[in-house]
Amino acid sequence: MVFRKLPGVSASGMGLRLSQKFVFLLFLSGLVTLCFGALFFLPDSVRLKRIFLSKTEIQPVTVGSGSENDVREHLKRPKQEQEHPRGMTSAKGETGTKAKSLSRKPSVSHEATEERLAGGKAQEDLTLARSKIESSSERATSSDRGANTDTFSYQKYRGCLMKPPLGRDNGKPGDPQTNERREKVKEMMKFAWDNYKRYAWGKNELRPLTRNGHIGNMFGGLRGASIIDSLDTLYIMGLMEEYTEAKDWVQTSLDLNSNGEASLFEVNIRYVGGLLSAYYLTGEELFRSKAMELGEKLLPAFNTPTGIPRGVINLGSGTSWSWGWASAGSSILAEFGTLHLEFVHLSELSNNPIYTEKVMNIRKLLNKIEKPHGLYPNFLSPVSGNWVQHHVSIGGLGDSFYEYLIKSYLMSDKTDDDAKRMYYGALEAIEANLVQKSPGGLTYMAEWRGGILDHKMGHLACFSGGMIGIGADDGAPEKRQHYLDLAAEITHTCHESYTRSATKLGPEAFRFDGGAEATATRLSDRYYILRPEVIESYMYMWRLTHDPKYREWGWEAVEALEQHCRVEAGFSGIRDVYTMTVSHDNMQQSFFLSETLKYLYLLFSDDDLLPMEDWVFNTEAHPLPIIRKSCQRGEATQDKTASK
Ligand code: DMJ
Repeated sequence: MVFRKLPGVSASGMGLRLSQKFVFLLFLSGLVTLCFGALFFLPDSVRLKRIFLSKTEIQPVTVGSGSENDVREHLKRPKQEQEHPRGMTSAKGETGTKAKSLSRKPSVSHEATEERLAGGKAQEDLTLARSKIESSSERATSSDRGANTDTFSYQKYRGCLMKPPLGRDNGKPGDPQTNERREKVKEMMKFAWDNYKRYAWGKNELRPLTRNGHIGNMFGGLRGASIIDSLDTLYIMGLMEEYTEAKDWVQTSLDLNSNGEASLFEVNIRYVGGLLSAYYLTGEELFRSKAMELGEKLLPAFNTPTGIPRGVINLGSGTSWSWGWASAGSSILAEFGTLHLEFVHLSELSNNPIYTEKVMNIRKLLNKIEKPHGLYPNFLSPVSGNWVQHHVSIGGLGDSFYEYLIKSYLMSDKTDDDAKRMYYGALEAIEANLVQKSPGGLTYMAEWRGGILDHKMGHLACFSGGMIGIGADDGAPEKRQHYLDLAAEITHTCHESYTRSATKLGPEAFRFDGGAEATATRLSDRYYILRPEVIESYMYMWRLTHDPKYREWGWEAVEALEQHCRVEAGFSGIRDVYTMTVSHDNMQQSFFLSETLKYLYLLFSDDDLLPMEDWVFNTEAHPLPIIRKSCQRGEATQDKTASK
């Protein structure tokens, strides 16, 4: 390098000044590097850091609208969940966009937390275990506050409940004997669950004699029916360890991408219903997104000339068809008529009207077509929209259609007048044509075949005591007491069908002809498969009347279940209720955990556990909240009394 000589400056002097400058520059650049490096060690909240490092450090954070803590949480979560991050589902069920998620709001505002607690749960009453679960659900739902305003707000929904879902003290009854009985039912649930877990985990049901799992062909390749059916029962019973196991299984192993042939009805009432209830009770986003994902897979079943869905659907391809045994390719009243509650809630949660439209279309068609004597036959053609044959039953094939009419009305906060009109119209026709009195004075519901009565009542029809009971209050004023009496009479008859057997459990069907009074006359009708309907009616009648006999009857059923259905590795149905040397059918049905044990537990609980002011139960006993539209839109607030 050549230095030009400056006037008055010697070569050696110039060299000295140059090296001083060099050292100074070196020092300066070192200082700058140090300062910049120090930025990395500053907390994320310091503004300087955001200015200098925004591109490299903060931009990749694209999950939800939560705080950076939420983001770290997200990065820690398993991959499967990261693909469907919490709070990222838009109204149409698409995953959220980066732009949306970049808005950064505090994850849980103090006010919002307060509102949620006030709206749904007396926090001080919770067990420590449940509080822990709650706080995780709070994190889960925090994202919905930042989401699109027209998506469902869990906080708003909780704020619109009249009472805390689990009551003041988780429904614990004051009376020690009742509490002991309730504890016994809880022990039965734990026993049933533990054995399922041990021998059949991930399968649909437990086979308690052979100690293995059963998959069956009702759920189109879906697995874990007993897990989904148990979520809410475990939760309300406070079996939190078991609830967490169930939730974790849903998170890691519930695979909805199956490709098998499923019953639209069964998948809806057990899986969609179970997931919806779990979401409404816990606020875990996981349950909502799974329910939505599954709901979408059921939609192709409605692609028929009339919009009446067919009974079977391939969950992978969306192809649907009618049951082989259903005459002339017909659809079944109790199947297409038992979608309403769940589908209305799917629309609620997604803000997508399609689900409600589908079930309203069924309603419209049923309204329009002529009904023989005002009755709804069990078989309808999804092609022509006409009845296929005139068999009417309040039991199997018809049952839950009637149940969903009155429950649709109640779930709509008594605004769905069509459902109300159809329900009371149907009940009038049933009373005029089906309700009978036996020579021994028992009231029962016969079946109707083109005008000819079959004097038989199925175990399934025994739900109708409870149904008529819950609808009594909204009937015509002069009919209210009559409906309550009718409900009590039917429930009494069903109880008789239990007491007249050796095991004190009821047969699948009982008759009132040839001298029979509430007993099965055919060998093929003598079995009991852990069904809930009789106990379901006891539970409703207890809540409506507080007549202690219903709790006594429920306890008789507990003792009979313990004596005849409990085996070493779970509970099993029996083949003949009339013999004391029982033969077990080797099946612990998932509805035993979802319905039978839940209704028993509620029967021995205070009425404030899942209060009827706020909840209706779907036909698989999954509680769904009453939808208070105006409250949720903020037009009116509920009268939140001291119970909160
Ligand atoms: C359950 O799956 C439901 O209650 C359904 O409505 C009828 N059958 C079983 C229980 O018996």
